[in-house]
Parts: sequence; structure tokens; C-alpha cells
Amino acid sequence: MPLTDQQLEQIKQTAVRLAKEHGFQDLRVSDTDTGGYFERFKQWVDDGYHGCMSFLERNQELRQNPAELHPNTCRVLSLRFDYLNNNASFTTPLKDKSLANISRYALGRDYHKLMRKRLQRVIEDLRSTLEKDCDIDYRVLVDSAPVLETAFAEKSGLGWKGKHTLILNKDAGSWFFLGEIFINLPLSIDEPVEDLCGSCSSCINLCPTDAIIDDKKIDARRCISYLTIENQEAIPIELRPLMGNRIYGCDDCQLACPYNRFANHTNIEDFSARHDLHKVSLATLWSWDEPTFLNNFQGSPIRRIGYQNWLRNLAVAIGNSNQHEMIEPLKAKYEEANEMVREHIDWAVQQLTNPENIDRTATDKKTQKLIHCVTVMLPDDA
Ligand code: B12
Ligand code: SF4
Ligand code: SF4
Repeated sequence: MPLTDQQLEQIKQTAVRLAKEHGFQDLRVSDTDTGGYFERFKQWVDDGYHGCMSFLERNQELRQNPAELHPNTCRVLSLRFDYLNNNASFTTPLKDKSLANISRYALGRDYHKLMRKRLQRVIEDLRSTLEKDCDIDYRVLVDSAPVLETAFAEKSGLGWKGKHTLILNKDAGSWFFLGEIFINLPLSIDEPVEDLCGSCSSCINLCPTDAIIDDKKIDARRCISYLTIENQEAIPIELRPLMGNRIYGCDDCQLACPYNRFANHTNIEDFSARHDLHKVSLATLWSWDEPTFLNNFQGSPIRRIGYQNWLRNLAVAIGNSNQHEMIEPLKAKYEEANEMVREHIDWAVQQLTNPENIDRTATDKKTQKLIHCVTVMLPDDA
């Protein structure tokens, strides 16, 4: 027998309650229609903005239609999972170029496994509350399958898509991950919320590499998150001076966003900074050999980029750090480095030897503006 509207509403309320019990801040529901979003996504990929992220080129039919990815899916549950830890120290690595600037989401343990386990618990607990003959079919997803996650989050009203393309919420900012449960139950659909970016363009103006090329449109090939995490090749020379000390991901468009003054901290221990990554020096990280890198980053998302790309990112940051004393340590890694990394080491040595060759005024000005912005907005966390 099909479920009544009342039964479906009750199931939805139970799902919301269970999501909160398992550490999610919100759960909202959308249908599976990707119309509009998919076309824009496809155009974006066709225009080449995705760079080398070939996983975005594959499985287009599955991305367009969730029921292709998991049969019988008629609703997408979007869940919010806050990750901002207590060691925010937002401005510390912006003020001191000798420190590593690592994006907040990567300071602790990798979120994928952690979130998947919790999503699984939500749906299993939900299942156990249902009548035996209720035929529930589902799949949990976190950033792991061809899914337009931000599109469903926006449709469901979890937040709106900011000009920086991330989902943000007027009461919670944007420091959260998204997870989904595809499900076969025709739960009632939630309404989208109003886009409250208005005339603000703070994220666009303060992006260090001008990667946000239009409202809600990124050229990933210029984004520091792409350059330091996804990119397998040399970092374009013209972008290196703009990257400063950002060695893994980038938070600047979120730091610039006024709605993040409303963000909450998480008390999930796994997201706390390990190895003092929120205030560690570039020199310390550069001194790690490969076994130390692999050992210290057990369970961290950073491990996935591999030691050579890690060295590549560090070399660029050291080249931008104005630390003349790092020239010898840079050279000392030559033997351990592959050809691509050696070229970055050469570049860094050149920067430190002749710092006057590159005009950093515009970049430094942007960083100063961002520091000001954060200090005014988030005095407690600055
Ligand atoms: C590929 C990817 C990246 C790439 C490309 C980023 C991007 N913006 O596309 C790179 C490596 C650069 C990246 C970086 C980051 N990412 Co990322 N990334 C993804 C991933 C895997 C796919 C996103 C995607 O499909 N991009 C393709 C483009 C086309 O999508 P889009 O920009 O959203 O464009 C759509 C809209 O803008 C819309 N659109 C365009 N124009 C217009 C105009 C109008 C009027 C409207 C209405 C809509 C609209 O149409 C497009 C198609 O949907 C998702 C997970 C997932 N499966 O969705 C995580 C995800 C988006 N990333 C996430 C995070 C946390 C980050 C970083 C903050 C990490 C960091 N600190 O370094 C940065 C932020 C950079 C940024 N400003 O986006 C989170 C975001 C959570 C949130 N609050 O929204 C996600 C959802 C992962 C997750 N499960 O939590 N990421
Ligand atoms: S993550 Fe950094 S580089 Fe990428 S769009 Fe945001 S501010 Fe720009
Ligand atoms: S900084 Fe301004 S424009 Fe950018 S996402 Fe936040 S509110 Fe929107």
C-alpha cells in the first residue's frame, strides 16, 4: 500500500530528528530534477574551466539524473555538516608568511569516511522506525559520485549558492560540507531560500588569484584549491606569486564573506588541527621526509596529493615567504624531488635571491584587506 501524506510527513520529521542526533545541523529535501543546473555545469566543463579534473567529464547521464545513479530515486535529502574547528586562528597565517596556510577543512581528519558513516546511521535508524512492509531504497553519498551536490542543496533551501559558488546559509555561513541520501520515498519537497548576496562582491574582490570570473562562476584552473590539490602538473608561473603561503586548499572567499560571522564551531574532535597545522612553519613542513609526510598525514585528506605535489606547493610558498635563510634547505631537497618539483625549487630560490624581481604590492594589499575584513567581522576568531 502506498504511504499516506501524513505517514510521509512523519518519516520526514523523523529523518530530520535523526540527522541532528547524528551530528548534522540540517536535513532538507528536493526532487531529482537537475534542469538548468546540469546545462550550466555541462557548458562549464565544455568551456574547459575544470582543467584536469577529468572525473567531471565522465558519467554525465548519471550526473543529470539521480535515478540513473541509483534506481527508483525520487528525492534527494541534503544534509549540512559543520566543520569549523576551534583552532580557527583565521588571520595568523595571513599575517605571517613564514607559516603554512592550510584550509580549515583539511586541518584534521578526512571528512568523507566520517560523514558517510553518520549518513549510514541516519538512514539505518530511519529504516528501523518504519513499518516492515515499507519498501525503502536508498544510497548515501559524500562528494564520491557524479552528483551536483550544491544544486540539490540550493534547491532544498539548505542555503543559496553564493557568488563564490559555495552554498551559504544566512544563519550559519558556509563552513560546512554537504552529504546526500538518495531515496525512493516521495517526501514533501522543501522550498529554496532567497539569494542574499545582494550587491556584495567581497569574495570576488578578495580572491587572491581572481578565480571567480563572474557571479557563481569559477575558473578552477586559477583557484588555489585546484592548483594545490587537484592539479598534477607544474603550477603556472604567473599564478605562483599570487598564492602566497597557501599550500593546501584556500579559504579566502569564505573568510571574506560577511555571512560567516554567523558560523558555528564544531565540537567534533576529528576536525581539530593535528600537528599544529593551523600555525606550523613552512620550514618545519619542508623538513619532513616522505615517510614522515605519510605517517603524519595518516587519515588526513592531505595525504592523497602525494609527497611530490606537497613539496611543489611548499616550494612555491617558501618562494613567496621572503625567508632568505630557506635557500639552503630548498637546495638540500633537490635529490628527493622529481623534475617538476626541482623546477619549483629553482623558482623559489630565484625569488628569495632576487625578491625585487616580483612586485607583490597588489597581492599584499589584498591580504591586508582580508585581514581587516576578518578582524572586523570575527574579532574572537581572528
Ligand atoms: C570540483 C569541485 C571543486 C573544484 C571546483 C570548484 C567549483 N566551484 O566548481 C575545486 C577544486 C576548485 C574546489 C574547491 C573547493 N571546494 Co569543492 N567541490 C567540487 C565538487 C567535487 C564538484 C563541484 C562541481 O560540480 N563544480 C562544477 C561547477 C560547474 O559547478 P558550480 O560552480 O557549482 O556551477 C554551478 C552553479 O554555479 C550554477 N550556476 C552557474 N551560473 C549560475 C547562474 C545562476 C543565475 C544560477 C541560479 C546558477 C548558476 O550552475 C553550475 C552547475 O550546477 C563538489 C562536490 C560535488 N560533487 O558537488 C565539491 C564542493 C563544492 N567543494 C566544497 C568545498 C568545501 C571546497 C573548498 C572550500 C575547499 C577548500 N577550502 O579549498 C574550495 C572552494 C572553492 C570555491 N570557491 O568553489 C564543498 C562545498 C560545501 C558548501 N558549503 O557549498 C563541496 C560541495 C564538497 C562537499 N561534499 O561538501 N572544489
Ligand atoms: S578558494 Fe581561494 S582561490 Fe579559490 S575561488 Fe576561493 S578565494 Fe579564490
Ligand atoms: S562574500 Fe558576498 S558575494 Fe560572496 S558569497 Fe558572501 S555574501 Fe555572497
